[in-house]
Amino acid sequence: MFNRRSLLAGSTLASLAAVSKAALAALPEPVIQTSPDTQPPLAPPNGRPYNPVVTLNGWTAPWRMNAGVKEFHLVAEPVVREMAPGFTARLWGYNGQSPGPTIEVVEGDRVRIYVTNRLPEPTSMHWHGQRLPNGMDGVSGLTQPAIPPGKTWVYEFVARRPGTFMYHPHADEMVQIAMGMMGLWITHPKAKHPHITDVDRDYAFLLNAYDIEPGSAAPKVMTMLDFNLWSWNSRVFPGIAPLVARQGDRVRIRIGNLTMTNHPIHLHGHEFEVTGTDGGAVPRSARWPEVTTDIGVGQMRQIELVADEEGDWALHCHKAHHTMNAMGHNVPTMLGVDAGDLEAKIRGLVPGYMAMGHTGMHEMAEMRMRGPDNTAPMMAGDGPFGPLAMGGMFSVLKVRRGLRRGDYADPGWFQQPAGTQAREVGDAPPAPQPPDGTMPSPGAVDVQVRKPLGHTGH
Ligand SMILES: [Cu+2]
Repeated sequence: MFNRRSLLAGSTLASLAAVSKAALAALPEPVIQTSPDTQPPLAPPNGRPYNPVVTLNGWTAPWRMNAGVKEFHLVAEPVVREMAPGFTARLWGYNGQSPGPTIEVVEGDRVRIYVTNRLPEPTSMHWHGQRLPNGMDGVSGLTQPAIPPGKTWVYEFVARRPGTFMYHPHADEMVQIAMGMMGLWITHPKAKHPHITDVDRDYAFLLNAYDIEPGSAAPKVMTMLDFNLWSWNSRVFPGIAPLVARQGDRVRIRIGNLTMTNHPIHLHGHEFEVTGTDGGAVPRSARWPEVTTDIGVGQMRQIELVADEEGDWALHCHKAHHTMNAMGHNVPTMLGVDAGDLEAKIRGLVPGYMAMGHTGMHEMAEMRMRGPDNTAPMMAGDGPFGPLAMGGMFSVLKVRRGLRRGDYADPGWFQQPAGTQAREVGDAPPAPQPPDGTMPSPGAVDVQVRKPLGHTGH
């Protein structure tokens, strides 16, 4: 990380006019992030302590204390975001990345946020979900004039309610959100809260979507529904970091949706409860178990689970097209079509042509088709057993025994214990499972015939 005071020096002079005299002398230096990797949680260096969140492929904004006020500095600016290895996008964001840094405070904190506009058009900052004075709500035209290019404005309010929130512009949103301008805001409770449980690991990310032609880098901002990159924190699988947990950890995952459609987020191997929304904590009496929660447009969901099952558990959007990367949506369905020698004939006309999809699309995952330079692979990511055929909104909850508290490093792929894995059946019939539920030792085939029990048998 480095600061770019020197880069900003020219425009800072111009922008200071918009800030009060007191702030003029003391603008906090904006901290710029150059890495798309998940940064370690930021343990609070001052103020009240809390268990910090881990922002997936993101980071938390440092702050400074100024006479009891937590001061942050966000710089709205064009950024180059690596969305997956080998694929970068020209987005708009904050402090060097899209999304911007996560802002983490404690209930009751007085917070002052400087927002510098380095975009070619006016912007503003809306603090989604917060209780605050109307004039701090950041709706350009309604509660304030928009922040002109080159200017710095300041917002100040008390973080009154603990919970999971986000920030984004409320000026030319169609363009600015489509370009990636957003960030997370976490307010930790100041004391034990009847509906907020302490957790061992606390993850957070935003759902976003882009329409970037293969081979180009800038999103098409007029797209309303037909996006081709479905991302978490402006990353697509295999570029999305895993969520790592020690077996037995209580894990919270906070997810906000700033796309144009809903996303049913599904976790394998565990059930969870929705413990909070951007409206606050959900009372315990109002929770029920789920394995999928639908996150509507402009909504946030905070889910919690006990990660008690070892393994590599998929966490993904359940809309199949949202676990794929850039492709033409006008690919015809070729299932069952006998292409015969069509491919060879067309290849005579179009070198390199491949007929695809007459037995399904899996072959495309194995072919590693290269798009133009700077294209996210459509279905990509290798697992320990071959191609995953997944892109977009997909990651893995990696639950391992005996990890250290605070160890978020990728532990690699899960080693399946012998006899606990799906396997090919050869000519020998499958061994029946013993009634106690233990797996038969591999190779031990003991055929028994049992009549199926009817319902009366229970
Ligand atoms: Cu989705």
